[in-house]
Amino acid sequence: MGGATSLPTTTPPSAPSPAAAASPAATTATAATTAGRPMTDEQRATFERDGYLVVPGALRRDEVERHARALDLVHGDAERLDRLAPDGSLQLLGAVKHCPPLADLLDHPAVFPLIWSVLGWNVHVCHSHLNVHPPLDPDRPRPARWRWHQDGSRQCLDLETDPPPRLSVFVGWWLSDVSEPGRGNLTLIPGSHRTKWLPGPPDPTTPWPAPEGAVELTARPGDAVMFDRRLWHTKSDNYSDVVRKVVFLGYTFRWVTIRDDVGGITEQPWYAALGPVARQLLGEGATPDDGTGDHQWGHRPDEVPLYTTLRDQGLLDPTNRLHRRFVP
Ligand SMILES: O=C(O)CCC(=O)C(=O)O
Repeated sequence: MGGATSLPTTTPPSAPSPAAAASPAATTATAATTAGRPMTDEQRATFERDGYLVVPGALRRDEVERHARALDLVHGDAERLDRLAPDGSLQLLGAVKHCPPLADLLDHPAVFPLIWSVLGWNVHVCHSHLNVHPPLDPDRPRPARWRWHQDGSRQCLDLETDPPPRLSVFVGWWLSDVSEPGRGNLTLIPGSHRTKWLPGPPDPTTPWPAPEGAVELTARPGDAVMFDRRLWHTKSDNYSDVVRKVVFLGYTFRWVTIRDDVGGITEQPWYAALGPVARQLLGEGATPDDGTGDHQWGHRPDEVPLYTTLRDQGLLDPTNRLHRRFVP
């Protein structure tokens, strides 16, 4: 996701795919207005130590099936439109725009409290993608390619501190079974989020040993993994007989611009059914009518749905600086 090494990306369609457009409107996000308990001390300690946190069983089985079906439809549409990668895989940026049922994941109560516990209320989704990776032929292994990266694209170059600041947090929602390695598991180095640079090959195509400490994360369908953008990670190849399906949503402060194409999203028929927090997360308010960036800079908390929701539910934590109002 926007790392130092670019990942293969299928050109996104300019409009929602026919299957996505025909999908039922997301409803859970509308109803579940950010209920939930803040991150526990134990979860925070694990996240700070390892740079990631697994949420087992974040999705019920029916949710997994519904989202997996939605990905199948989008993959099928892309296949018909000849938009798959040569290996039959699909990585589509702007996951919700192109697959509206995924809007349910934006403020899903099983994970979203972890996001506002770590990043506060002035957040939106800056980058997201859905991935469908059919099995590769083990008899024809892909040429080696170094794909290790931190997320954030230019942020990785532009920020001068060591370690760099967190800035964003990503959530991978597993819709297929990666409970064994070799199934296209997310591969990561626990605790590497405070490491600014990972030595690698002179060129991404030069074969190179996996970095020390690298682990293939195992997860069951419905598990979610939240990770710090600075965590060194890579996708891995899927040589199993299971189609790999996963959705990644990246959250950051609203003063960081949204990378993905969210153009025209507010006119899509399903959009009006979303709750205010989900709409905030999709960038609503990103073009303030007064011509300033004040809204995105968090200068008007009382107009920010997540702030008012947390306030009204008594969930603003006065000891968490990210929950405070900015007073100049
Ligand atoms: O697909 C994966 O397992 C990793 C995706 C990735 O590298 C990213 O989201 O930055």
